[in-house]
Formats: sequence, structure tokens, C-alpha cells
Amino acid sequence: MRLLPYALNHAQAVDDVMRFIVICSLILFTIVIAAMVFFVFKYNHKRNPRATSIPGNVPLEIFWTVIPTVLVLAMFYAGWEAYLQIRTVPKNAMPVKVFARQWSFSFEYMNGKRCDTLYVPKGRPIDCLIKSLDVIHSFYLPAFREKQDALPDRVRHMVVYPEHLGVFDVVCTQYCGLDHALMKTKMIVLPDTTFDRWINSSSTAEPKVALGDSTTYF
Ligand SMILES: [Cu+2]
Repeated sequence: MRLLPYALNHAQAVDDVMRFIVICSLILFTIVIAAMVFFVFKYNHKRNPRATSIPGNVPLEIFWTVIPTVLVLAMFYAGWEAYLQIRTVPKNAMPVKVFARQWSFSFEYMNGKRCDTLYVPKGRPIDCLIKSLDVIHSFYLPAFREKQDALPDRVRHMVVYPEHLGVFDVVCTQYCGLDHALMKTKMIVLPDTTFDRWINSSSTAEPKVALGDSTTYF
């Protein structure tokens, strides 16, 4: 089951972590509610007019300390593994500067080429170097399940692996003023030959996008 359409394996990893946490929470919720209902009936005033004092129970204390600790650590580990995938910059990653400002995104490639739409080649990891030119924004790719705040005073990294050709939404998810809701653009994943031709050309025109019938749009 997909929570949202997803664009790559990393999104699958994030969805798996999400599902794992929701399932654990549902099981715990059921156990807690069932225990509560059980005690309400078993120890109500009619059946137990005099309360008994229980000073402590060491095995029980160990049990309800160890089980939640193991569960929380398992959730942390699953989340940490998925998180590392987008924070570890691979050596062959292509750097792209991402600028956020009120109220638009713009992108700059290492050869100085600039664009308002993020064009990337399929199959090459992209190292997004994210910075804000004014207030705090957030660079969010819903189909990739990736998000990073854009801060005015420092550059943050986020690695994107475009595995499929397509047109993907880019939105700001940090409230940043009047036109925050309009602060969005697209990330377009091109075949790498098309991308290379465009990035190396001196023309300022945007690349011609002919992605074919199998293109995904999010
Ligand atoms: Cu914004």
C-alpha cells in the first residue's frame, strides 16, 4: 500500500518506517485500552469496596521498562537508517545550489547556469545545497519523501536519487509569509543525454522536455 505516489526506493524506506511506527502504536493503543477497560470492570467499587495496597512488583517493573525501550530503539533505528540515505552525500553526486526566497525557488548548477525549475539527469545522485536568501523556508519533494529547511545563515545538504523520468512537485513547507502557499516549482528528471546537452549548452533556454508516455507526474 502506498501512502502517496513515490518516486524512488528511498520513499519506500520512509513509508516502511511510517507503517512500522503506526502498527506498533496501534498494538500498544489496543493493549492499553483493553487493560484499562479490564481494570474498570474487575476492580470497580461494587466488587472491591476496599482497595488493596500493592507496594511494588519488580518483575512487572522490569517488563514494562524493557519492552517500551526495545520498541522505541527499534523505531529509532529504522528511522535513522532511512534518514542516513538522504544525508550521506555519495562521491559521484552532482551538486546543485538550491536558493529559497520569498516566494520562489531557484537553482544554480556548478557551471553557473541558473533556472527556476530543477532539471536533473536520471540515475545520478543530486547533492542539493540548500540555502535561504531571507527567512526560513523548507524545500520539500513529496514524491521523494524528502524535506529540508532552508536557513538564511547556513547551507544544508539533501541527497536526491532521481530513478524515474518525470515531473515532480517542489513546495515550500515552512510558513514564510503572505505568498507561502504559492511558493512551488517542479523538478524534472530528464534522460542524462538530454540533461548533459542542456547543461553544457550556452543557451539560456530551458530544455525541451519530451519524456515519453511512461512519464510519471506528481
Ligand atoms: Cu517559503
